[in-house]
Amino acid sequence: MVNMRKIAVIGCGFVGSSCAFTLMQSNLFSEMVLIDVDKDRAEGEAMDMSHGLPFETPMKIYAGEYEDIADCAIVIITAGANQKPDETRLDLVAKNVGIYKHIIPELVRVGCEGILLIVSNPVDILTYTALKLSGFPENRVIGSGTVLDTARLKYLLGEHLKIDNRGVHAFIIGEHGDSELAAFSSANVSGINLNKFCEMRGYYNHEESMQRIYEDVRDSAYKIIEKKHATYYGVAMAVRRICESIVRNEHSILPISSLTHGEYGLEDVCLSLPAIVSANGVEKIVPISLNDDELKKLKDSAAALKKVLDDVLA
Ligand code: 6V0
Repeated sequence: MVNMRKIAVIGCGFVGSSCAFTLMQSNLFSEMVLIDVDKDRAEGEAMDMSHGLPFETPMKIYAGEYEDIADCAIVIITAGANQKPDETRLDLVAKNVGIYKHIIPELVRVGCEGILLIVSNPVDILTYTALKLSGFPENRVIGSGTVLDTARLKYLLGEHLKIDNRGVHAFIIGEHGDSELAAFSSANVSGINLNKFCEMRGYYNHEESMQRIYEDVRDSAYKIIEKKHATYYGVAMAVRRICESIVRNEHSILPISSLTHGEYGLEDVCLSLPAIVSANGVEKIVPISLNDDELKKLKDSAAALKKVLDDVLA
């Protein structure tokens, strides 16, 4: 039986501990298990966070074993190497697939029935790897995908247009990485076509400014890593948003990474497309309209991921 108020975080480095810290303040969970190969690290994080609990709703936070997570509603996996300056996300494949080959069989061994939320990079490759290694139903294996990149896009568009970014409806789709694309043709601000809204705000060089904003989103991680050697707050908030939709059964539409089944002609690859996320995990991919250029870029992104998958599975 899954306990909807219980969550686990595997990997307690920058990303895992930031996720745990935002989740402890989310009021979504009453129990959180932290796991890391470095047990001291997990114990230290659990102690540090627990000391903040008098300021929060009561819950239990502790460093645990795999046996402790069998009944978790959600298991977040952030374990793995992160990008170093000048490394791409895809450069991490071999190291992190190796780590997943250790972690996923443990989840199977203890009879984990929860939803796996994959965060380690390259997230699309590792979502596919986790799906295949676990044998779990597809709806229960989700990658955080481009939820973070989409937040970056909304933030930058909000700044550009000098409006509250929550009114911006636009998605980054495809790989969470260099081949991702912005689906600008369907983007809008409170129902008003993005280009029209730009004109309302006095901007006319759409192609140039949207290309610049897209590149800023795509290259954000590189810029942050160059300055502070890792990125973690933005992704932690993205993870919290996905958890909210699962625990509250919100049926929110989020650009998570999941297995494709013929959408836009894509098969047997995990990448991000807007999808309905509920207590059952990923329910359905939502086919937003794409123009020819976007469709080509999405197919190129899928092809880039497939090439890596072929090597991983070889
Ligand atoms: P980090 O700070 O080095 O933490 C990684 C943690 O994983 C360490 O504490 C390790 O001890 C632990 N670990 C390693 N192997 C295992 C194992 N077998 N079992 C349990 N724990 C293990 O890295 P950081 O936290 O910065 O990044 C973690 C991952 O998140 C990397 O792959 C990043 O690239 C990725 N990110 C993903 C993002 C996304 O949007 N999906 C965003 C930012 C980073």
